[in-house]
Amino acid sequence: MAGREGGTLPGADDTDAETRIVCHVDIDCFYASCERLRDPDLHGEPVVVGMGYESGEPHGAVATASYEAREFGVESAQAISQALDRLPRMEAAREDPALDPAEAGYYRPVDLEYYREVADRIKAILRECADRIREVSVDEAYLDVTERTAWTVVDGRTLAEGYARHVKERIAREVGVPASVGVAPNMSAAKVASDHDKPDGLVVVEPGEVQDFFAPLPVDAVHGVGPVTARELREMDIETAGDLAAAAPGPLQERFGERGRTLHDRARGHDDREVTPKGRPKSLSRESAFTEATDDADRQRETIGGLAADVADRAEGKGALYRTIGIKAVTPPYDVNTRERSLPGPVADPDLVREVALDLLTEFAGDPVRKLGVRVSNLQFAAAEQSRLDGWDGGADGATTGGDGASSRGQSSLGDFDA
Ligand code: TTP
Ligand code: MG
Repeated sequence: MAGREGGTLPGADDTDAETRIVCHVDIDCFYASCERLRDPDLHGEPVVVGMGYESGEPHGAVATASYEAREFGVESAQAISQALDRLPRMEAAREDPALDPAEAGYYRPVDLEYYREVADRIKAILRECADRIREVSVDEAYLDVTERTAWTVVDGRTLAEGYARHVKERIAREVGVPASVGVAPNMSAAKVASDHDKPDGLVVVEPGEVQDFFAPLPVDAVHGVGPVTARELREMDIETAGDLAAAAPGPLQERFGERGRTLHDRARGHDDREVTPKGRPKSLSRESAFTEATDDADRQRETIGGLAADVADRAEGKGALYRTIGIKAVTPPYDVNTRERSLPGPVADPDLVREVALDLLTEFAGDPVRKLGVRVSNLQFAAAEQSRLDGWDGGADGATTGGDGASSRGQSSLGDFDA
């Protein structure tokens, strides 16, 4: 982080990958910050947001706690009853002379719908600030800002730092929640940097400094090292990220396989993953198997119609437009036939999915089929819907590349039909 006047930093031109500029943005105590947004009286106060919590009740678990509440020992995943032992409710403290309101806090139930609205506003800003963004969870994203700024040092500071400050301030000004931002030449270092000085942090790790930045940190600070791996590494006398970087790669690979190499690389400051949108399905499909092969045209058409409606509905839910509509027909013994038709441009049109799918089915008229499927592909996503694809609720589903195993009318179903 030492400043040098003008020019590019040593190490910055080692490889193309090293000249990248990645920001990792993570909102501070996100749910609690959202609660403060609609109730400014909560600013500066201990705030606990509980899952399964109802006003005044001791049930549920802590989703998040404001940093003031964390000072009382309240933390994510704790039982509300335990949190209440450490930090009584403000209402109770005001009524009970034995309790001190200065050592009490505000408890709120989770309101996901509201938090998603706030997250949508944040993600819209992030998308404006970067050409490529990976939304990781409801309050967290990586931004590739290589094209927007530079590692050049001016007046002792990198331009990248100024750009990251601009992103952070836009979120504060336009949405009103605090973010911590890490800036580094790769994703895993940016992630560690954003965590390094929470809340309200801005940590810049310049090219060539990544390994030194990591060295003193506990080994579980390395992105990808969870508690179990950390324990195993400690058994190998690897306590810090620096130890990991210095470790011989052989034993790591023996113990952890390919992942051992990845973690070793990351501790040494290497991570060449691209910031790409994640969780975007390439296609959406539904399929449905008949208990026995059928050549009943009405049944086949009815099944295709139902599958088409399902698929179109899912596409709409994900804000996806499609250019290609296809069907699959599995004929005995197990011949997988796929047919598809591409349109001149992307559409979101349930009737068209049905019509095209039924039309493609005519090719199999009179054939017995065991299974039918409908798929839309060549997807494009409406920008406003992007954030829904990745959050706490959508990540796993969005990451599939095809059918999601749901069945139709009790018929068994298999996954994707990319043959
Ligand atoms: P995090 O970003 O992990 O946590 P945070 O934003 O509350 O706090 P930090 O300042 O450390 O970033 O998660 C984002 C939101 O996800 C969090 O506000 C609540 C929710 N969440 C849960 O519901 N359960 C959990 O166990 C965790 C970790 C988060
Ligand atoms: Mg957060």
